[in-house]
Amino acid sequence: MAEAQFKAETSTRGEWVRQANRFTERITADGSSGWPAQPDRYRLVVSLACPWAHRSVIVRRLLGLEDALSMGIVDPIRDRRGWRFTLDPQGKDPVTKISFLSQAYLRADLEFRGRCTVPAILDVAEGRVVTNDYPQLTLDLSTEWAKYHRNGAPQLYPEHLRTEIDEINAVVYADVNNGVYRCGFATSQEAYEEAFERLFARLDWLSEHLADRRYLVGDTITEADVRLFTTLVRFDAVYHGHFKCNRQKLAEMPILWAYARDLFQTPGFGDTVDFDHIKRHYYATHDQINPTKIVPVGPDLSGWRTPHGREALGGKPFGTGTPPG
Ligand SMILES: N[C@@H](CCC(=O)N[C@@H](CS)C(=O)NCC(=O)O)C(=O)O
Repeated sequence: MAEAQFKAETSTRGEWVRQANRFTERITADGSSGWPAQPDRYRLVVSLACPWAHRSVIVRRLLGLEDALSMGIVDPIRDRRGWRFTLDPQGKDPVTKISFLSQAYLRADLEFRGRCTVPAILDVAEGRVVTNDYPQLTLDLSTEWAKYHRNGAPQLYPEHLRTEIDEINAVVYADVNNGVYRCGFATSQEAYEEAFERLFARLDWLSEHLADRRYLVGDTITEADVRLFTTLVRFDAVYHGHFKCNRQKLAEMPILWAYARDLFQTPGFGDTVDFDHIKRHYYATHDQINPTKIVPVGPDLSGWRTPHGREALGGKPFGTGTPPG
């Protein structure tokens, strides 16, 4: 992140205050927003390193939206020009033909000066960003794109559980998903310690909550599990060291570690995780925290595939549906 932008998102007390999502248009089933859900019209752009983007990668796969909504993957290392399509031939996204994600942001708003973030959904014909509103984006994949879901797709945001899912999501966002960033990007001891206390108090609360139930809400996977998973899976690889979230490792919190392994071993979760992108992105991109850009060799990741024992709690990950192929 550029220094000026980093300062713009830091309070006078040294707290990290995340920028608002600038592009909040919605793609809807009936097209009333001007952006109808349609196959081949849009492109989801993600970094496999990014926890906010990772949500959309998981949800798209669980729902079987791969044929309706294509996906571009950026280089995990951002340079001064931001996210780049350097993994693609000639350094261009093959569908939108852009080299930098910022091009699509500027096509939507020439005056935009904030961070050009992933995930973003682009309109392919116009080559512009439609939305970077990551919390709404995955909910819309569940609801507004229902016509294009695969047979057997799970209900990740069922109507009767929405209030409960929204409530859990709100505290998990504030204390955990964004909490790790508030630890890592704090620029005062006080702000760091406050974020650290909140993070681990919430992880303790989540451990208790998950002690006798397999999933966060109801007895199947939902959007709430997707959102917690993307932070937990990065915990030991990057947040524990790089963001100083080190009261314990995930692997030292038995209930959360078993819960995370259970999800990791569920089709659609672990098979979307790229630890190489995750580690290289965090350690080599945030130069204000890690100026040498040295990427640690550890941790040992072999534990992720070990038995978790959580089947004994009951629940069926996909309910009456089926896992993705
Ligand atoms: N859209 C949100 C969250 C998404 C987000 O922060 N994505 C990160 C990657 S994890 C990103 O794209 N950062 C680009 C940058 O900092 O320049 C925001 O604006 O803070």
